[in-house]
Amino acid sequence: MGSSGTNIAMFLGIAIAIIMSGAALVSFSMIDSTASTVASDELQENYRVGAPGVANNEFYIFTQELQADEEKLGVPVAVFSLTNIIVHKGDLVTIHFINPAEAPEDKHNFVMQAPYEMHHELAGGESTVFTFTADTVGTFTYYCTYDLPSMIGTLIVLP
Ligand SMILES: [Cu+2]
Repeated sequence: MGSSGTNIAMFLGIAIAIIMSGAALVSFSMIDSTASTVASDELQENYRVGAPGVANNEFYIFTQELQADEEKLGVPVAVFSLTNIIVHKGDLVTIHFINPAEAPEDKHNFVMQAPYEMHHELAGGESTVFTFTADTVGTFTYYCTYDLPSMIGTLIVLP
């Protein structure tokens, strides 16, 4: 009785282990498929709407000084808060460009070379709104002339 009882217990143990691992696999695959459905829904939503709370192709860009020792690092520690703008050809792009610095001498600018040639200058505390039409497909750099090479971003215009 002793050995057959052990055998039954072993058999039960193995059977339970197999059932549990099967259940785990099933639940993993369910989670996985649910997650990918949510992700693709969100992707579609993001594709339609640039971001919640703003109009299509409308962006807010702050100038920002990082908490770091510029002299020790040897590069400017200022950055744009938004470093990627992704739009489609023909879109009218609106940019709210904001320099929240308190001192007027903390200047920044938003500059692009041709074909999107522009130069928007802000003293500390100033802000501006400008628009342009994304009429050329490609990848273009925007930058601040005071804080190169660190203060840059990328405008991506999709077909
Ligand atoms: Cu700057």
